[in-house]
Amino acid sequence: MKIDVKEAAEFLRENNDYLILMHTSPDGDTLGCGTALCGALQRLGKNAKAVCPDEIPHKFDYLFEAFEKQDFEPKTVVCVDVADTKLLGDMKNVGDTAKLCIDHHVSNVEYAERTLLEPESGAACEIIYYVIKELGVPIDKAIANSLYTGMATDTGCFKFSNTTPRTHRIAAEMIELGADFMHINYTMFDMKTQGRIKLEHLALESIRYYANGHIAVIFAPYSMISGIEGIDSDDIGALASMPRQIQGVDVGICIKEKKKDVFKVSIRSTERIDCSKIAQKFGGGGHERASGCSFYAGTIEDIAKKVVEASEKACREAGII
Ligand SMILES: [Mn+2]
Repeated sequence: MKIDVKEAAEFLRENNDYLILMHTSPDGDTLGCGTALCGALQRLGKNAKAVCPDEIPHKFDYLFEAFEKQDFEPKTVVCVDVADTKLLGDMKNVGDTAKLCIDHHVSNVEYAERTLLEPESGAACEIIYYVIKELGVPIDKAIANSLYTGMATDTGCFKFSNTTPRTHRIAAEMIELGADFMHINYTMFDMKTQGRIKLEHLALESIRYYANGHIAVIFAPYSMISGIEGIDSDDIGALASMPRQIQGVDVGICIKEKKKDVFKVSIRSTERIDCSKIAQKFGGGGHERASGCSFYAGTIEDIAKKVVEASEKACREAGII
């Protein structure tokens, strides 16, 4: 059942003992949503905890100041920024019992009893902002940090096409409420570990071009990732945006093998290509400009060949080649 912000707030006011689930390979948006909503519910006098099935990179530590650790038996599962319970890893079964999902992915499969879906929101944190407003909880500095982080990260620091005047207005309000925007943007966009620099160096060396330079692929096989000390999932995730940064590239593909024989493919595109359609061919999904899919067998070369072929087809259909 699809619901609106008012109905979501009503549901949250009527229930208690919340387990808020955030997706695997956590990003600033899912973590921002989870921590902000958890904090807001606690300020309403509810029990709430926010949990991610994966380890959370340390650079996100500050988000967890938005709520307190509580000990209770969770009753009500809420998923935030989670389009499909497949994205919950080991906690998929828990996600399948979700009473509420708050999300902005067009690809949301509506697995929860109630879904608050706003695909026009640049970040799910924008929707959480309206829910918190509707709940009447004052937004303090910690919640402002969480919401700002989600909006900044999902819009690539307010640069992607999903950025709207509304994103800026809400972000501006978060700055008024004390969000540490300089610290957040430095940590999320500029700061790199030595391991990250090494990884980027090796990944860039692997780059290959197709379709007259309209498609670029970078490879991060297990042998590369496992050979670099001190990198985390976030460093690896950041590779996804690199091929699309190259002038003339309409489809940027990054193939990562974090665990042996588990291949994650990230696809980024210009406005000329809907890359969620490319990912869907391989059982994945996402947004028009940013999507992904996974493979659990085959070689990195075979996978590249398949995804490149699908991307070439998309480029041909778009009249690019
Ligand atoms: Mn998101």
